[in-house]
Amino acid sequence: MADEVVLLDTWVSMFGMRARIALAEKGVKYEYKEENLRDKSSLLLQMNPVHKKIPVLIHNGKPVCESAIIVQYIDEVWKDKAPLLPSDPYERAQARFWVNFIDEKVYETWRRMWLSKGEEYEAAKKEVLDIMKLLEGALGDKPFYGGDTFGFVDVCWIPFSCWFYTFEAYGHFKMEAECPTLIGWVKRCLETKDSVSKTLPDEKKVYEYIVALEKVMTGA
Ligand code: GS8
Repeated sequence: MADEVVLLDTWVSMFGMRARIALAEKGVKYEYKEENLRDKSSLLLQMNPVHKKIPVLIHNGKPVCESAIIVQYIDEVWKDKAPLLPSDPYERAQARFWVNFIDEKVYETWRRMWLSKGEEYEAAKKEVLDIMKLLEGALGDKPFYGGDTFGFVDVCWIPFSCWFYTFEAYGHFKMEAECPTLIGWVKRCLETKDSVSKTLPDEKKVYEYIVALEKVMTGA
């Protein structure tokens, strides 16, 4: 029997994009269901009763939650094509370390910069740039975080790049000037990986969405 694969997602979510890129890398056919996070479907509430968040991958009726876990699950189930996690246990641990770092730091720090003013804003902005530089250092002179091939860290980190324009707009800095090697990696991913170029939305659309969301949040 063919696999039944459904993804509950929202177009602008960098976490959802991770699952979409991993599924595209593996060539898995699936049904995409766009969620309205202000009016969540009963399917989402039923499939992710703990966090009630997207993305959720539903594989033959069974839910898998949390994007980094979803990507690892996809890699294990569809293991014959495009391996994402390194086979070496130490390298696998390192890859998981960086994805964990991204999960703990990037969105939360950017959100603080987005929503703060004055000294708090300046501190958060400095932290955003420090994080970007740390992640640029982790890439080093490799073409991809996975080495010569696109891997787990690449899948989990590249979705944030369509938010870089928004980071720049709110942080009043230019990523290309601050982190040229990181931007080189973004271009390489977009140029060589259909899974990435076909998944990432236009960065200006992401920015417009955030500006509109801010108006809703602040009542402006
Ligand atoms: C984060 C998912 C998440 O924040 C993961 O899957 O990696 N750690 C999780 N999902 C958000 C949308 S993207 O910002 C979400 O579903 N929010 C709905 C809510 O908070 O009610």
